[in-house]
Parts: sequence; structure tokens; C-alpha cells
Amino acid sequence: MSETTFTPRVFSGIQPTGNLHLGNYLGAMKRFVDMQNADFETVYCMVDLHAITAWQDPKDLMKSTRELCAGFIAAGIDPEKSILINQSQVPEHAQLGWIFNCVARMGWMQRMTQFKDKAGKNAQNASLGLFAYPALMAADILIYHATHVPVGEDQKQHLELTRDIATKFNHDYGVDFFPITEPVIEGAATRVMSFRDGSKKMSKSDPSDASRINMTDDADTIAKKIRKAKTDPEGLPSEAEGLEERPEARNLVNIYAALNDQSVDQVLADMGGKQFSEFKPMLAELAVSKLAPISTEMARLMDNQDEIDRILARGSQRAREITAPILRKTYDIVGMVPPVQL
Ligand code: AQP
Repeated sequence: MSETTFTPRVFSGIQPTGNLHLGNYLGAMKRFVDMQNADFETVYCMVDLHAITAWQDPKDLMKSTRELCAGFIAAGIDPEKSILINQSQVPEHAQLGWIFNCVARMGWMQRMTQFKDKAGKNAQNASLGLFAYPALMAADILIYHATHVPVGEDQKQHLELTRDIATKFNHDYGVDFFPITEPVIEGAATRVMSFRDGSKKMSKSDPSDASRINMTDDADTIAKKIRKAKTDPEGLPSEAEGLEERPEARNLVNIYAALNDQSVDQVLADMGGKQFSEFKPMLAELAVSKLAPISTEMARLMDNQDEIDRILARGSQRAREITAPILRKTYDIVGMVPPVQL
């Protein structure tokens, strides 16, 4: 365990791969805003280098990166309070990523379930980047000496790897340099599930658009998707135990609770006994009231791309004030000869 006291600092990122959805909002973005408004320095990132671990059309990647930046701001990230960046503008992420490729062990990487899920049966044809990406994610976090990382539940294993990498680096070089980061996986919706299949997480890459609510969906589309969301024939229970073995019902209640800043118990105390025919329109109304202002603001910001590009440039300038000295110190620890003044 680390003896050094590190400044409380938050880092987290989202891939600019399009189809930003309700799971990204509730599992990540909404939590990012909470932490920005608490006692932390906050750094939020569009992880474009991660995005290209699977093929991205270059024009789409640029559009999705700016759209994600607009999404962050529309959801409540203030680019003055938080540092808002796209990963490729801060080269120290990739530079530390290489060092961590040399710290992480093959056996650790081979245990990553997300690689197995994403590569599927086609692992021989997956990119080397997809396999190595959790080591770059560790670098994204540790290049800021971040102490806390808010994420959805699907990222838990990658954060454990980040802790393992920091521990091994500190141990191998006999230093107390990288913090042992705390994952922050909190709230009622840390794993939002697909509307078509309650055993699968809501995901950008699901071919069924009806499986997710996109942050850019209009009010009618949101209401329609919720109305059609898979459920079971029973009504809502009055207590959380009544949702066991009912993944689709639990998902909708979790979403309601997270959108309304309530606990699941509070929601069920109010809603227990209602049928889905009554609950779904209430959920749709709540979702529209929370998401419509965000999508309207995203669209407005997307009309002013120069402003978005300026925000990203300013963010990377501020980020590099933190990352450049940490990279230099890492190189010193590892034994890389520094450049002298000529
Ligand atoms: N369904 C989800 N519920 C809660 N949180 C979620 N997150 C993603 N899906 C859910 C959280 O959103 C943040 C950003 O995720 P990402 O875009 O970087 O990576 P991802 O997990 O690959 O997102 P997707 O939507 O699942 O993309 P694909 O389809 O490409 O796999 C993370 O904090 C994540 O936990």
C-alpha cells in the first residue's frame, strides 16, 4: 500500500465510438458531474486512442469525439472546473502506456474478460491494441496520479489491473510513485442492461437500436423504446428482494432510481403494486425530462465546433502541466537519459 499522500484527483474516460447511451450517462457521466462538484480535481477524457482498437472510419471518429465533448458539457461538465481532453492531444498517455506494456504480464492481460467478450471467436484477428488496451487505460489514470476513477461495473476488472500495474511498478523500482487508485462504482445504475435482453449490458455496439436509449434520441423515440422494453407479466414488488430473478424489471427500476436520484427501496416504496403499463409511461416521462435538455444542448454545441476544438486544446494544455512532469519522473525512475539543454 502507498505511504505517500496524493492530491484527491479523479480521472475517467469514454470512448468516442458513437451511440452514446443511457448506460454511459448513468454509469459514468452523471457520476462525473457529481465528482466535479465535490472536493476533487477532475479530468475527463474522450479516449480516441482506445476507440481505434476496433476499426473506426476517420470522419466518424472526429465527429464522435466532438459529439462526446458536447455530451460531457451538456451533461454538466464545466470545462473551467474540470479538465476536458481528447486522449491523443496529450501524448504522455501513450508514452506511459508503453512503459506499462512492459510492466503488465501476459498472464494478467489474458484474464481480461472484456477482451474475450469483444474479440469473441475471432481473437486471432483482433488488433494487438484491443488486447493491450487495459495497460493504456492504466496509463490514462496514473499519468495524472489519479486517486479515484468513477466507472460502470464492466470496468471493475480493468481497474484492478491498474492497481496491479501501479503496485508492480512501485515494487520493481523500489519507489512509492504511483497511487493505488480507488474505483468508484456507485449508484443504482452501475450496470444498465439492454432493453431487448436483460442479461446483456446496454452497449454502443449492439446492432439493435431498440436495445438502448441514445443520448441523441428525441422524446418520442425514448418513450417508444421504453414502452417496447422487454419485461415480465408481473407488477412491481414493494421491496428489492422481489426483483431477484427478474433482470428486465430490475433494470427499469434501477434506471428510474438513478434518473430520479433515489434508492431502489424508495422507488419501490412508491411504485410497488403498479403494473408496467402504468410504470413505463412514468419512466418515459422521467427519462425525457432528464435527457431532452441534454440532447438539445448537445445539438446546439455541435453547431459550434470551433468552440469545442478550443475547449479541447485548452484542456490538453492544462492536462500537460500535470502529465509532462509525471512522465519525466517516470522516465527518470526507469533510467531513461533526459535531454540536456543544447
Ligand atoms: N450499460 C452500462 N451501464 C453502466 N455503465 C456503462 N458504461 C458503459 N456501458 C454501461 C460505462 O460507460 C463508461 C464509458 O464506456 P466506454 O464507452 O469507454 O466503453 P464501453 O464499456 O466499451 O462502452 P459500450 O457502450 O459497452 O461500448 P461497446 O459496445 O463498444 O462495448 C465506462 O465507465 C463504462 O463502465
